[in-house]
Formats: sequence, C-alpha cells, structure tokens
Amino acid sequence: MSPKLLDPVLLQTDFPDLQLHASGKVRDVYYLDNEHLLFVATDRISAFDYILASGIPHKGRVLSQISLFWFDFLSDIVPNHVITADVERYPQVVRKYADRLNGRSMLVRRAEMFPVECVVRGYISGSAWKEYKATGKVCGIDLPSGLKESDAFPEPIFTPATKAVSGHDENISFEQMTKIVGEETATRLRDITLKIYRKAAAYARERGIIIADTKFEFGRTAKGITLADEVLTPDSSRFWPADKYAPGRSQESYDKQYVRDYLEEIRWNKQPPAPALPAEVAQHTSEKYLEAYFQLTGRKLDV
Ligand code: Q0Z
Repeated sequence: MSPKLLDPVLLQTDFPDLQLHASGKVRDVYYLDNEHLLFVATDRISAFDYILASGIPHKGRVLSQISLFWFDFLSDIVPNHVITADVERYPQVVRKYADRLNGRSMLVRRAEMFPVECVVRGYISGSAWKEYKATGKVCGIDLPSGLKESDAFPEPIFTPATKAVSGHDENISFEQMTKIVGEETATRLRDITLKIYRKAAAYARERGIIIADTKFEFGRTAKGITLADEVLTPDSSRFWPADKYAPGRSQESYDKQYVRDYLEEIRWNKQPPAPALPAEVAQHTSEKYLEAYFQLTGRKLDV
C-alpha cells in the first residue's frame, strides 16, 4: 500500500536512486541485490487507517531499535533477517545516505516470504472481541463463555491472516493456512509464533507493558525459517500500559491514544486527506514512543 499523503519532513526518507521493493504506510524496503534488502522505518504515523500529514519525531528510530532489541532477544528461538544496523557496514551505494539511515534502518537478508501473517493474541480485543461477542469463537477457535473485553485468553491463540487486496488482513483458519504453506511449515510457523510471543510477552509484562497481540512475518532463507520484517513494535502489536489495565472495556493504546483522542476531538471524518497533528500532540506521542523503548530495554535513545 502506498502512503496516502506525504509530508515534506517525511520526504527525507526518500532515496531517489534506490529501487523500492515494498512500501508500507510507515516503513519501506529497498532492493539492493538478490540477497540483500534495506529496511527503513520512517517517522510517519497512521491512525484510523490513514497516514497523517505530520510525522512523529524519532518514531522511525525508536521502532527500529525496538525491533533490533527483540531480534536479539529472540535469536535463541529463531534466526532473523538482520545482517547489520551499522551504516558503516552497508554497501557503498547506500552509504551516501548514512545520515538519514542511521538508527532507523537495517541491512537484511532477502527471504522467500511466506504469504501469511502470523498473528498471536494473548488478550481479546479489536476484531477478535467483535467476533467472540457475535459467535463465541475467534477465527474458528472455540473459547470459554463469559470472557470480558480485554480479558486474557486461557492460552495465547494463533490466528493467521492473509493480506487481502484491500490492504487489510483477512483472517484464515489454521486449516486454510496449511493449504497455502503446507502442513509442516504451517505447524512450525504456529509453534515458533506462540513460543516467541510467550517469551516476549512475559518479559514485557515484567516491565509494565502488556502485549495484547502481535503479528509476525517469516520467510525462508539459507538459515531455514527466518523471522523478518519488524518485530513486536507498537505498530505491529497492541501495547497496553499494564498499570491502567482493566478488563471489561477497551484499553488505551500505549502510543497512539493521544493521537486518536485528538482526531476524535476535531471530528475528522476519517476520510482523506488526513490532518496534521498540532506540535504538542506530535511531541507527546514522540515521548510515548521513547518511553516505550526505555521501559522495554532500559536504554535511553539519544534525541
Ligand atoms: C517484507 C513489508 C515493509 C511493506 C517484503 N527480509 C525480507 N525478504 C524479502 N521480503 C521482505 C523481507 Cl523483510 C519483505 N515485506 C513486508 C515491509 C513495507 C511491506 F517495510 N515485504
């Protein structure tokens, strides 16, 4: 999906002579050669499905550093696509962009991506809550009755999805997933997904962050099944502040609550063009991202 709007500030992440391999709302992948891609996290932010007209200071660097932290933390369970995030070690062709790539990019191994999103949910929220209320199930999985919105599931559940033409994810059953990637791969992707979610969620919970759900993308490389894309960031996950957690209602978003509240307050009709954020809202949101990084890693990001 291409960005709905491009803010002048964000053009800084445009690299005219690099070949775009894949572009998301807030991150871009450039093609370097058959084995190598350059993964770039921008400062763009989306809300209610649209890219806002202003960026969030440091957001791309924070999300990159969060992903890098998790790749390392999870490397005893699954290999990942990262080669290096040290710009000094990037190929010559991209070194000229060193200043703009520093801290927000990774040189990654090109993988044969599996065309499924590996979604895992520890808590019932969003579309899963809607489905449960209507059917008592989530993605075909039977669940105990009486769950309240935002409750933890008895066990984390694996709810794979595929990218629909709309750009939105479409839930599929595990059975359907086996038809796409094969039974053995589906089983391995599910088991790895549940294992890395459990390890990461337990760690984050000790540090005051509930990872309600998240989405992983895997590919195949010479190392076998390889964790790719971004990992366990606030963009690919629901992060909830644990000190405000209370089931029976929807939870505040760790990072985007202020943005959503502002957009509701100005009564934006949620149709393009999406508005810009007042400096104060962008600044507050920037601080939430930096805080999440510090809470998870104990490290401060240089700003
Ligand atoms: C990931 C995506 C993004 C839009 C391609 N290591 C890899 N090898 C091959 N392909 C990919 C990766 Cl990460 C790959 N995506 C998803 C990422 C923007 C879509 F930054 N697309």
